[in-house]
Amino acid sequence: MTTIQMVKMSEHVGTEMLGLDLNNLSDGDVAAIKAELAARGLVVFRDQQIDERAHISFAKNIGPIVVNNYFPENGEFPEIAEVRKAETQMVNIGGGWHTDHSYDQIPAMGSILVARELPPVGGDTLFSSMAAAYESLSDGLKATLETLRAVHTADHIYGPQGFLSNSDQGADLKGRELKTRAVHPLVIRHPVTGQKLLYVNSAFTTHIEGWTRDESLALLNYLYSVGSQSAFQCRLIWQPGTVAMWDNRSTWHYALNDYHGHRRLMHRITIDGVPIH
Ligand SMILES: O=C(O)CCC(=O)C(=O)O
Ligand SMILES: [Fe+2]
Repeated sequence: MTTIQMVKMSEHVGTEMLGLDLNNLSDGDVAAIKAELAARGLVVFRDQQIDERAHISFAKNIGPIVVNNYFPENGEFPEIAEVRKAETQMVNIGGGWHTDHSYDQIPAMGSILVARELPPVGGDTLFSSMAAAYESLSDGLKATLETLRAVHTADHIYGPQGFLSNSDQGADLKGRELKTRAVHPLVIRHPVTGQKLLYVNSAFTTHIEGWTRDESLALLNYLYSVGSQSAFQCRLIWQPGTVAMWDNRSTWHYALNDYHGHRRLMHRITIDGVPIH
């Protein structure tokens, strides 16, 4: 097994795992990567020379691949979705705090993102720990949250009236006709670590089951303000050769949109999840 140097990216989330070659992993390396991902929510690899085929085979080592219904596909490799912003576009994908696929009955475990084209500066991605956010709450609020479930959908984003489909990203997106709806507990347990996690997000959670939208927003906006505190975050500064993998159950992420006039292209493979509760 390779000697891996582990560098924490912040107190609560993210580890850079240095010394690995993703083209050449032992079973022990794969086990170490999975364990660190479960523990820290985000693992980052630097200086990788990973082509599309290697990206796909690394992903298959982690779990079954699931193709995002909305993002444009890479022409040659349908397993790979493209997260892209052209010099001429103003809106980016993922430009607000969210977790991917919470609108699915069984949300994706996570994604593996490979930096293909980066702006000269900017385009960082922020991550936030939903374990730390949950832990910071009072026992009283924790107990209340445990009794609640929330409704998640992507229709207001990708549907015909949706924010992204009507933005300058719209022409690239697919899946406009799809309908999504899932109900998940506000607090879930991580399927591997058993840790309790806050599971709502400002992109896809519409309301708390049985509550009006206004009532829901009073509580949800408070939870979003907690989840987006800088104390629970880390910041990923991408470089050529950077690969990142995150866990959608235990983290939120936010792709910063501060590089207008420059291209950014990421290749994304999403890994299937397991039922959450
Ligand atoms: O471009 C990024 O850094 C992340 C975009 C995003 O939200 C995603 O791929 O799920
Ligand atoms: Fe995302």
